[in-house]
Amino acid sequence: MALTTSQFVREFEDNALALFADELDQLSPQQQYQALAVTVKRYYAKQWADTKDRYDRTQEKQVYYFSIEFLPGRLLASNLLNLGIKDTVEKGLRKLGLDPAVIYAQEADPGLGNGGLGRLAAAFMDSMASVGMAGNGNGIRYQYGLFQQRFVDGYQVELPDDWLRDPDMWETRKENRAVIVKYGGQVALRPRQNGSLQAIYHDTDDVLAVPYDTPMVGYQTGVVNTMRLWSAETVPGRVHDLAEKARINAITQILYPDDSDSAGRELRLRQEYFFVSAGIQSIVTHFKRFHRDLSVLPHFVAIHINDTHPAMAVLELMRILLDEEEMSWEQAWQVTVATMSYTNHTLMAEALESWPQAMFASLLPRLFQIAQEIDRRFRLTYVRRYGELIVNQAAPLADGQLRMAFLAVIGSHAVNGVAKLHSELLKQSVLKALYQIFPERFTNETNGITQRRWVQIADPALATLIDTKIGPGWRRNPLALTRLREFEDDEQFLTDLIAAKQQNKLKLADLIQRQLGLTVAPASLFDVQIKRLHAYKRQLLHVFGILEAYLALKNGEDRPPRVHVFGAKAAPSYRYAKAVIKLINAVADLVNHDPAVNTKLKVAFLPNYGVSLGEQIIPAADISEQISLAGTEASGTSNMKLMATGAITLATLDGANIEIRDAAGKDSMAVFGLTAAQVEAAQRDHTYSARALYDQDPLIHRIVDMLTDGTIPGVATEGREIQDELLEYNDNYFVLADFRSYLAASRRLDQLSQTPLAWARLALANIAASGQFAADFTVARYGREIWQVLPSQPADE
Ligand code: KOT
Repeated sequence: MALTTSQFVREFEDNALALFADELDQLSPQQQYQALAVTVKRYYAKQWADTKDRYDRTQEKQVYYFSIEFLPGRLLASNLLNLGIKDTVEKGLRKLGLDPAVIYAQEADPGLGNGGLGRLAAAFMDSMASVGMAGNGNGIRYQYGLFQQRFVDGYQVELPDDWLRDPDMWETRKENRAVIVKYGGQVALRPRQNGSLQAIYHDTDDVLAVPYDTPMVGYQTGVVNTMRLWSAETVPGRVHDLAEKARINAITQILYPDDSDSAGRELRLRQEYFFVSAGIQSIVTHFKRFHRDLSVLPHFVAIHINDTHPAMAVLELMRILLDEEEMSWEQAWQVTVATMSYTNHTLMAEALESWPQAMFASLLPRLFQIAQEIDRRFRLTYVRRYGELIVNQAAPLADGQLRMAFLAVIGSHAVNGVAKLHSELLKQSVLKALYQIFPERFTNETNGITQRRWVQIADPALATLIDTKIGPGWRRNPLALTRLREFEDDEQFLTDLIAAKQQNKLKLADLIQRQLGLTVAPASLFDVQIKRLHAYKRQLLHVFGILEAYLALKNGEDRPPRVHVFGAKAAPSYRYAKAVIKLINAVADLVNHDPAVNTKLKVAFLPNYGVSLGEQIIPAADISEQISLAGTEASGTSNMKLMATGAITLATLDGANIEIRDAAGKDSMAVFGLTAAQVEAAQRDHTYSARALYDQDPLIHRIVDMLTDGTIPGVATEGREIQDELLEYNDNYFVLADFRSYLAASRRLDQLSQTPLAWARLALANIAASGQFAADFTVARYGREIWQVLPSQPADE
């Protein structure tokens, strides 16, 4: 859009005056932020209304992305960038004596997700708008997001995330689109004239679902899509007692703080049904404004189930088609399967959602009847061809449980994993029986990230430098980054890359100083691991690497200086993960205060990792630790963000690391560890003994002993627990098995760092190869292969 600086300044000043009856310089930064957001809202409001109007007129196929988590990050800078007015606005702000960074920091970062799954959902929203696809988000407006993390005495302490204390400036409440969601009660089935059954509900608990819509502004496309988040309220005019009110409010009060785990509690089930039912009802209501015949729904609507949390969308759509639209079972089923698709995000057994049938039946009696009928027909249809055994393994109802992943596969026309390896492993493990029955449904869609946020916004130094070599075309089409390869021998460019990285490291060093009171030298290698704390991600392996360096330095060996940067939250109930947090902080205390090592080795564990902190850490990273046990990390996405800003990956052959290596070239990644096949064989044949390694390898022995021998002060209990996991429970995630090869790979990076230009050349290879991991391409593939929706702005070269 064409906006001049002076026009912006005038409109900003007008809005500030209208909102607060004061001049800008009298306002707090928070008020200035609010006035700025109102100004920006006016710039996209018309485009938003026009986009919705166009969708209604053209009846272009709509994608509805159902996700129990969305982690969009702060939206101000992103909206400015995507509207094409970021430079103009920043210039205007400076003219007014205001610092854009200070104003951006006023915005609360909506922590409506735990990690990768929620962040991916938000990236997809940004990308769908940016490639011109009609993508709609459907989720929950949690009043409290993921807890804020502090460290007290090295332990994680969780504080409530009251992100709505200051108003969210982007959402608009759509009271006129509210719907009623019904729980519990009894269902009676009465035959209709036409032979179908009418469901009559008695004594239900009714909750009002009110939508809040947030604009998803496309990158200079004029498209503004909608992310719709639902909030639970009492139904107006009904009398509720206090307990009932509290039960209703609880539905959207708080995000479950678990990642790659299933929180199988009744409140979680209520949350899931809440946003699924509200979403499906609003889709059908909207659809019926334009069409009479629901059987054509799949031509106009695709509904995507992001992991199993919204899998009951299959049941809810069936309920509406059967009970309200009076369709036959056969037709309703055909419409449902053609509409739904499902992504699996993890192989972790503990994350596979299943509900006790009794709990499900009492909270959602009609949905349970439908699940029973799906199960009955499934068994009937396939038992002859596949036999009792396979059908039992694949059916949704078994052992008193309703298995949501199986329901999702049976009720969808397409199923995908999130990286090539993960999609293959799915077919061989958890979904094996269903793969035998429905092989044609299974595909892969490797995850992606948005370079707009992680490079353009978070790393302007790099972005500008890239422009000087290949022009700004990569900003619209990230595949154009491959052209950077031409400059791998351009020493001036490599030197400039090093300088840009150095600038970012200075900023992060400053943040570490302010947050932790810790001084780190920007000339050190910044070695970064940022992700949820989970045993399978093996932060412990990283800690063991630090302890090895500590021993070597104590021993008088010389090492290139390194700063180990961690960001990680642990689920509040995850004992082991919390023990590792305490251990990292204790090791940080030990090394940071030891003058014999602390010029060469530092550990900085920054609390409260999230999107905003990621924006500050990622551009400053030299090394990206992606060290999960092969076969456990579905994809990973921090691996992609870190490569895009020129970090070199230290990795196992797991998740998307494999595809990253294939793209960037074998030598551009430091690979180590067992392969997924080797891990599988060792587990199957019981050939791994952690105890034997401990007995045979003196270094491993020494480091494992350090956990309990008092070398690391303050971890008596945690050190013992971790040691037991390694030696008594045989090291479920093969930390000791991979330790030696991890060290060797890490030392290769030390070596490489001695030749800065060689390092910069590999960093460049990573940046140049990162374009293929743009979420823009991921959603375009989903569109082509799964949703049958084409982008209107193809980004291919
Ligand atoms: C959480 C609860 C239940 C089931 C799955 C999850 C889950 C999986 N949460 N996050 N993930 C991650 O999703 C990312 C996006 O696909 C992946 O990159 C990452 O490997 C998963 O761990």
